[in-house]
Amino acid sequence: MNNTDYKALSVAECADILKSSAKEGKKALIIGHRNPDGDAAGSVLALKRLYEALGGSADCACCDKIPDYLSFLPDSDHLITEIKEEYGLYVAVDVASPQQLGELEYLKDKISITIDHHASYTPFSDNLRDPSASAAGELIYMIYSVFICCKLTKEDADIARLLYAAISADSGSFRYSNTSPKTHMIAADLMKTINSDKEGMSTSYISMLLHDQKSMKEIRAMGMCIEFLETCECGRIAYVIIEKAEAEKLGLSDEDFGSAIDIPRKIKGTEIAFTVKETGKTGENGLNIYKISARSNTEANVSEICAAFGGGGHPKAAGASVQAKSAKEAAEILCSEFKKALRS
Ligand SMILES: [Mn+2]
Repeated sequence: MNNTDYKALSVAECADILKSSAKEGKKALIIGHRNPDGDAAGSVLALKRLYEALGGSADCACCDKIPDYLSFLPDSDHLITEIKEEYGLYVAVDVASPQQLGELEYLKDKISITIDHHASYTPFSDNLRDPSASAAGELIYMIYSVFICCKLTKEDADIARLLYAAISADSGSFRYSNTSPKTHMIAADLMKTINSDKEGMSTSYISMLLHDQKSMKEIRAMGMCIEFLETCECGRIAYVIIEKAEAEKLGLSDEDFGSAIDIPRKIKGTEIAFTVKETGKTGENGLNIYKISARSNTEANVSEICAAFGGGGHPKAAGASVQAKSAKEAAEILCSEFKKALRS
């Protein structure tokens, strides 16, 4: 199929497909992107609950397991990593391209709906898409509202918690530029539902768990990043090289470096920040593969540059893989590319 053969769905059309599939007894598989973050995990778990509220049954999956810091999410233990059965409906959520499904990419032709908010989204199924949404959670909220309006489901504090966490995670606790008046209105509505349920977690507790607490290992990883900070372009670009051997010396694994990008990003005067992480893998050409994470503090668009390396994301937060002889060489290549995005 060509890209043009895929249909752009409205919220109502997407809600209709979910409703009739549930009614027909189709079991759904809802898939999020690899290395699930708060938005991917919160959105797929919320959609699973919604589908179940319609009378359907659903599983949700990501190729990687849910990170520890998200284990507080209601139903966080329901996320599966291996697919063992056939489903009647496949939905991808917060997935901008089939590659983002990681090891579940083989399912891409089965996916009949994608719900996504990435600017870099390229259609690979019919899709409900809104790049102005701060999180996929905003789109799931719109579907949730349709079902409440049609009296197909009631307000549910745990669905609200999952969606609030999804939106709070991707909007950096409502601080990033993707936060719109609509984001706040949705959050206000979810907050009302969440905080009226005195039994479960409050919104302030969710925010604290998402944004204010780190494990001891994550703090140690941040310490390592401070030690290896580098800048170029007179401090307008700041970066950190994360070497495998150095991380192993401190007993740190990949997931401990989730906040690494915040170290160069927080230095006053930084316009673009990035991290270069050694993967220990080599490409077909014998070069080492490095994982890149990039952030922009200004109007500089880092997703365009990451896309040139086969990656993608949002204008202000993107990632890619780069091949080079050494991490230092990878950082030099990136400095000269990101330099082009800076305003003179
Ligand atoms: Mn997202």
